[in-house]
Amino acid sequence: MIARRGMIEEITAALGANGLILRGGFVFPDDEDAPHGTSGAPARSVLLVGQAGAAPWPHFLRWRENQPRTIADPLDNWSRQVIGAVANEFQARAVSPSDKPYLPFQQWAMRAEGLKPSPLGILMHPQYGLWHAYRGALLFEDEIALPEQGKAIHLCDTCVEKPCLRYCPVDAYSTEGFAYQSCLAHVRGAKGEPCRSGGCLDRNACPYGIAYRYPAEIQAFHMASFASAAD
Ligand code: B12
Repeated sequence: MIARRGMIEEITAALGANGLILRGGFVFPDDEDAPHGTSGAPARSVLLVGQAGAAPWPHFLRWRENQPRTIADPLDNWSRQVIGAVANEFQARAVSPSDKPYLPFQQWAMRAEGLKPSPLGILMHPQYGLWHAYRGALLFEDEIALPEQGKAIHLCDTCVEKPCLRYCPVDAYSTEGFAYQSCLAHVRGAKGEPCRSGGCLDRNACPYGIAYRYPAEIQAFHMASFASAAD
């Protein structure tokens, strides 16, 4: 069955009420081991839900005012609630990037929007640069027809200077991959204050998508959550 007429627009509007956007989607090929949908049968298609820039932040803060201060992973919690409500309305199963075992959100995103990773591992978006994220996905047991997405321009291909590989004091991002322990130790340490208060120095050095860059307050929130993670 193909999604009924107008459904994508309705989902877009429901997500938009919380500053969230649809980030494309695709139909799983028959031979792919897709996660299950609402009935337990394998999903036929997936729509990715995310954010461009800081748009969901005011909605999240308003929700948080009425939550206990001690609530764990508040942004994940909020995302699960609002995306879960949209999923219920449209007979989909909501999943989160934080659900374990981890679902391959970045691989899905590459397929859905034709994106490629930046040297930092974060996917590079032609408009949002590095300032976008995934907050969930909707799994459908029907085939959801989406407008075709062409291959996105990969801005890193023509970026010669690569400032994103020059600003980290411990060179956590390199061609060798991400040095998680070095990054964590630095961010937690005495010299990590600039990263803690303003976010990753390498990520902030990227010249693209500046208009979507998260304000320092939001970057500090994410960095605090990163720094409190288990080693
Ligand atoms: C575990 C994890 C981490 C671990 C990585 C540990 C490791 N050594 O691999 C840690 C804690 C280091 C991490 C950090 C960050 N992460 Co992270 N992370 C994840 C998570 C939850 C699971 C990754 C995974 O294993 N997936 C399962 C495999 C099968 O899926 P996959 O698509 O093939 O996985 C790809 C990624 O794992 C990627 N990858 C591998 N290592 C790393 C390291 C980093 C830093 C990134 C960004 C990607 C990345 O390569 C894989 C191949 O495409 C994903 C969400 C998700 N479900 O994917 C977010 C995710 C990849 N992270 C994300 C982000 C933004 C970050 C941070 C940059 C910011 C933050 N959230 O604090 C930080 C970087 C820290 C910093 N100093 O700034 C985003 C990326 C969004 C984008 N635009 O591309 C994701 C998709 C979460 C989201 N909600 O959007 N992350």
